[in-house]
Amino acid sequence: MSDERTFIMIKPDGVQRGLIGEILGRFERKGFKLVAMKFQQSDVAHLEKHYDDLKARPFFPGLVKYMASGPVCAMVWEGLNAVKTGRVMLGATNPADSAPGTIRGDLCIQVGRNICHGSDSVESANKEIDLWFKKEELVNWTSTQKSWVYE
Ligand code: IDP
Ligand code: MG
Repeated sequence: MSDERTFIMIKPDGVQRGLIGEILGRFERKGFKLVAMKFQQSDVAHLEKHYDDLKARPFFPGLVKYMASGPVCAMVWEGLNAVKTGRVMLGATNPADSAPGTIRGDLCIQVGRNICHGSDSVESANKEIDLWFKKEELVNWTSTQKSWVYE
């Protein structure tokens, strides 16, 4: 049950603004376990696959261009309810609606530059993890914190 995984990504604006440490630090301090991480600039084709469910939306071309404009930090985090809790930690899609205390609520202003991505369901998490990582990049390790994070 504590092995649910979610795909979290710091978008190019988050990277350019020097927020990698701030964002990944929140997941680390929360108690989630880092399973994989990579820093890369993706091409348009890869990002079109990542956002395939949004291809009919008017903002899609701009979204893909923004996502391809610089490097991103892609991560897999593991833990109890990692998908749902990860979304809560991110805040609402539009930072204007994100509560203070959330990543988007604290650190950004506009929906088109909302600095981070998080999977919205276990099914999409699995798809996204598959798209961004090879099986052998998912590290199998035991966090010494585990027995203190869970009862
Ligand atoms: P999510 O990132 O919270 O899951 P989605 O609806 O899946 O939100 O949209 C994916 C991304 O597309 C958003 O994070 C944001 O970067 C961008 N986006 C969503 N709606 C708009 C919009 O109305 N204008 C510009 N960009 C948008
Ligand atoms: Mg989404």
